[in-house]
Amino acid sequence: TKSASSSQQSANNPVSTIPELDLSKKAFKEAVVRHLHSTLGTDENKANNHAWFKAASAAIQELVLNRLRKTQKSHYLNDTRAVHYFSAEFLMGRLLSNNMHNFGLFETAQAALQELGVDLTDVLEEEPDMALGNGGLGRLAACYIDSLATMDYPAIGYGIHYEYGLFRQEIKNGAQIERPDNWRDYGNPWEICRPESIQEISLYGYVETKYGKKGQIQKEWHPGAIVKGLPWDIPVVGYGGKTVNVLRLWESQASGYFNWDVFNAGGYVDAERENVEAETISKVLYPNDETEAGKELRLIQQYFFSACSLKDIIRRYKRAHGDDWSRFTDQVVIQLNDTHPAIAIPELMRILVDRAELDWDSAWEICQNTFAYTNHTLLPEALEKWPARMIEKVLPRHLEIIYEINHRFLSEVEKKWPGDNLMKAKLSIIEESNEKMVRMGNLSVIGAFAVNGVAEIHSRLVKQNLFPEFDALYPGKLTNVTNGITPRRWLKACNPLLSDLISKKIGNDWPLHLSKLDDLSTLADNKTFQNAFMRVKQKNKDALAKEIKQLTGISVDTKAIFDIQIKRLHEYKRQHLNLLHILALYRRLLENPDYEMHPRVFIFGAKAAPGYALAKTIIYAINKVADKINADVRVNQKIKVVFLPNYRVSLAEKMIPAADVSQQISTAGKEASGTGNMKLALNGALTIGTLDGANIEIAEEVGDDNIFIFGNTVEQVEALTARGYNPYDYYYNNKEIKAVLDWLDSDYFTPGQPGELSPLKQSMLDGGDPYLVLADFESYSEANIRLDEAYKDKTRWAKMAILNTAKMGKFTSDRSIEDYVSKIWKLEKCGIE
Ligand code: B1H
Ligand code: IMP
Repeated sequence: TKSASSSQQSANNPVSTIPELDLSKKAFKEAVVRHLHSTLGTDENKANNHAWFKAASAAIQELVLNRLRKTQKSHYLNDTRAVHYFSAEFLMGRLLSNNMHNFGLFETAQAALQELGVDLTDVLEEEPDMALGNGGLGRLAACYIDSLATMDYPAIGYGIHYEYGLFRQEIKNGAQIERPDNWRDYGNPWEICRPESIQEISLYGYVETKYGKKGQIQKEWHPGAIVKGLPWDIPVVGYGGKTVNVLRLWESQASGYFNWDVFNAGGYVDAERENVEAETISKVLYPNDETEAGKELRLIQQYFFSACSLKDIIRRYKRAHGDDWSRFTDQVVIQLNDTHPAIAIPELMRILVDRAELDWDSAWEICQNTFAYTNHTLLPEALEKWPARMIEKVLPRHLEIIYEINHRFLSEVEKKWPGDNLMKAKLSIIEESNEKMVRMGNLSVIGAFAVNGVAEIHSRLVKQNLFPEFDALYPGKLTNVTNGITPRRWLKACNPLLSDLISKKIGNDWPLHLSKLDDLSTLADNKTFQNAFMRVKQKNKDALAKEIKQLTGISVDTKAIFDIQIKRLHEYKRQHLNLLHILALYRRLLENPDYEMHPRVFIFGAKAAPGYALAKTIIYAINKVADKINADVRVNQKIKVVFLPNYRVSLAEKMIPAADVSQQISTAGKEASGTGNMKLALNGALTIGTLDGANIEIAEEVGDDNIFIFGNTVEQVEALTARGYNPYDYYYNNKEIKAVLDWLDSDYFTPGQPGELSPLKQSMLDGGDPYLVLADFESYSEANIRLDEAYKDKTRWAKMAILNTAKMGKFTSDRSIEDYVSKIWKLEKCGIE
């Protein structure tokens, strides 16, 4: 009967068997079954959950592609200006549930599948995360393209189609093991391969200097290798399902005429070897969040996707405007997500000067009006610098161009600060160290018309500490855009119970107008609403407790405080401060079994960069301490410690709705913004945090009574460091600090293996405690006591939690995007008719 009804449909609609956006349950059900049969070659009885996932995705994709066509047509007909978001990372997570929500089809799909005897929740679990990013920076890019589509702004995301995303983390005997992330092993239902838009880019070789007809110098780059970029498009569905933009990711392929010289010389095997090398370019995401790998392959990745994307943009521009470059900067703005795509600046200069034969000044003017740059960190180890020799080898012409940009720039500096060679040395793109280095941050500030930090305090520090001279040279260029998160994924989709409760009270348009959440403020003292709000929290905690049991075997008390720290593992994020405090509580409970505290479950999720030894030791220490505490009947009614393996977007979506407490405890001045802090507060968790990054703005919104702030401020950190910080002062003056650090030296947590955790202790003593863990310990401990005190008062806590949700309106990524649009991008909305 099912095939009968679909053939009937095609009889009614001779043009297409696809109904034009029929969003009914019946239509969805028919589409799923049709795909089960015709796309997957199976049937309702044979299909497993994965087949249902594929069929449901294909059914949604029909709607997506319909709207994609309309969006592209509309952008084309209106010849719109668009932002091109260049990012080496896009941490998209799963798309099926998101796309259903954005089409308003989630409940419909749920009901349709139920009629087919299938549970949507199980189906959604079949989707692998698209984990093409490390953490906050990559997830921010994903939130931003969601908001751009939602608000009908013309935008394209450009990045790399990594074959392997961020590694899968397993924990073996407490230690992190990395496993490859084969996210496309069973295909990806969303991506569309576009061989018709392949681009080719060059690498290596040498530059020939020639003379043109008018005697002018011309440069010709004779590349040593050519690589193909094959684009894969992932549709990005806006909330409401109207605009569908694309994320275009490049896969590298060997080009047919790769290194013919070698081939013709009889080196067939060598030529083949280099083919394999071309294909390694997009093979794997570098997993070093906030540390530069300094590897040639990484530089090639950056150039590969930047150059393919630029060619793609120019191809599209020329289709509308031919060889007339005068309107280029009206149509195109390129946002550089950190310096990872900064090589696009000399690449555009090369195209304009060497290829289009524009004079330098005209080319530079176009360039400087095209690029804007976002800085995401002040950590020195994350500021990209490439050896000039490496750039010369891989991109010989680009190095020449960089020198030329620098030469002209330094004469500007000379005009502003005559004779000041120190200033020139500081601002130069080239660092004249033992080995000449190219500073990508300086290149980006010089080549961009706008530079922004990602939270108020961070942007202030970018101006004051990182680029003060640039701020003087280019007044107004440096600015702030505070980060944001999409409330569609991070509340509506991940926390359906809270979403329903909110919608019942204030209506259902808050996902588009998040400031409306403030209407909940008036209910913060309302007993009934408090109960409803905390009942939702309790249900979410029950669900997470089940997940914890399933993933780790650990049983937790669902009435305990769920205290969550989820983020990449970094010393500056100070998971070890959290751990020291857990050890202190453990000791207090052993010394005094009546020690007064509400039961608390400390839950961690974190991946360490594979080469970051101390970060791995911290993970190991958390797990070893967890083993001991969870098995110790003297304390395990009061504290439990859980490390959930393989933290990723889809796991975050399960953890965040269940959090009572959000740990945001970085050393002040180190966390540029943080975005996990926003997600947790939005879901009604209370923050215990330092005055760092966006925590400061969260505190401003929720008020001092609804957040637990502790620790040294940026100014105090600076003063303490200037004075000569000595961690031993704290070690010898605070008995508890000494005791817990010494505990790490014993074999108490690692029976028979004393010293396994000593590197952790040493990092905070002889290692100089670079992130001031000991300096903030006491203040942190006190804040935890205030927190425990607040939790005892159920009414007070409920009110605080409600106010956290109510006051998060500012942190929607829609607001961030509007800030970018008005300050930097100057876009106009363009919907479909
Ligand atoms: C952030 C990075 C980062 N800042 C280098 N910098 C990378 C740097 O692979 N690399 O080489 C990868 C990532 N990531 C984060 O950006 C900040 O630490 C957060 O505070 C901020 O919220 C986030 C988004 O702005
Ligand atoms: P933050 O460092 O707490 O601000 O984390 C930012 C966001 O990045 C989190 O809320 C997650 O969405 C994401 N994230 C952080 N670390 C990881 C990771 O290891 N895998 C996947 N996503 C991550």
